Amino acid sequence: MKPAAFDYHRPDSIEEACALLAEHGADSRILSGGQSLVPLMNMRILSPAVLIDINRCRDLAYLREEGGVIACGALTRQGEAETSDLVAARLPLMAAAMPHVGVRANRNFGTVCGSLAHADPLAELPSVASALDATFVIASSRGRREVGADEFFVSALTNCLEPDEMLAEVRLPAIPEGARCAFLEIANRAHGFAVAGIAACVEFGPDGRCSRARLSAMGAGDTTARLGSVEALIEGQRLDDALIRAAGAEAAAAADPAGDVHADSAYRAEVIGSLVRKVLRQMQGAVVER
Ligand SMILES: Cc1cc2nc3c(=O)[nH]c(=O)nc-3n(C[C@@H](O)[C@H](O)[C@H](O)COP(=O)(O)OP(=O)(O)OC[C@H]3O[C@@H](n4cnc5c(N)ncnc54)[C@H](O)[C@@H]3O)c2cc1C
Repeated sequence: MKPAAFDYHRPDSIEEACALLAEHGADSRILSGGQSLVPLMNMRILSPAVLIDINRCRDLAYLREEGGVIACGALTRQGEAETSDLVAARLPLMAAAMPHVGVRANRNFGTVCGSLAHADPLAELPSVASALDATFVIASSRGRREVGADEFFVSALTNCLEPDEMLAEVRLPAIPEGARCAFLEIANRAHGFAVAGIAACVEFGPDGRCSRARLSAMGAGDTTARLGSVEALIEGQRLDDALIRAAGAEAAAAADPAGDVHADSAYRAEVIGSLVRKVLRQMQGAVVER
């Protein structure tokens, strides 16, 4: 299938891209990796009148550490993050999630920020950003603003960007030394979109108790969401079997998943509970009893 006709712009800088967004507003779309936008246009689910292709904005392609935070520019490919030593060392949760994002061919083009902007509740990278308390840097001709994941992800395939705004950068705090991370998902097909998934990062105190828990679920609602009641349940506690069972039950009870052809709502909730138990069990061995 072919997309409807559109005007095409290829700016060389973020300033030019923002000027084009200011001019064309809701009639326009940013094109980054094209791995979601182009299929949607080919199926005519989306028919933007204007495409603003940011692939020539080379100064938006970076991954760098700034004061304990990893800054990822809008043109950083998922494949670059996947093979980055910085991501492996400082963001092991992202490194664990990345191989689940489609196949390598998608990741060679797809961008980290494009996946976040797309805001699919069953996508891996939004759940990683949410679990790591990412900051989203939003640019427009009016200036810059920053929001957290709870504000950025509004609902399925909807973010908080105004028509003249784009996501310029995502800032991910490096995972503290000694924290344990796990990413697990269940999909009906290898490399297919997930039925549900969990991204988790848990820190432990010297007494072996959980000092900080951050868990985010894919597929638990109409957007990626932190499992606040599960986090509250395990913080300050030792990760024993009874607590892990209770955390799984709480995750399943708190989830409000959509049902679709891949899984009904009750099954998705059960999968979320099971995945929470599994990620926490993976972390159990890390707890040093003193
Ligand atoms: C076969 C296949 C399998 C896939 N499997 C998975 C999977 O398992 N998990 C998964 O998460 N994804 C999957 N994807 C989608 C993933 O590959 C995309 O990379 C991602 O969803 C979008 O990133 P992109 O850079 O390609 O964005 P694009 O497709 O270019 O854009 C997606 C949307 O975000 C907007 N956008 C992009 N960048 C910005 C920006 N900087 N600022 C504002 N808006 C922006 C666009 O306007 C568009 O609305 C799959 C895709 C394919 C084709």
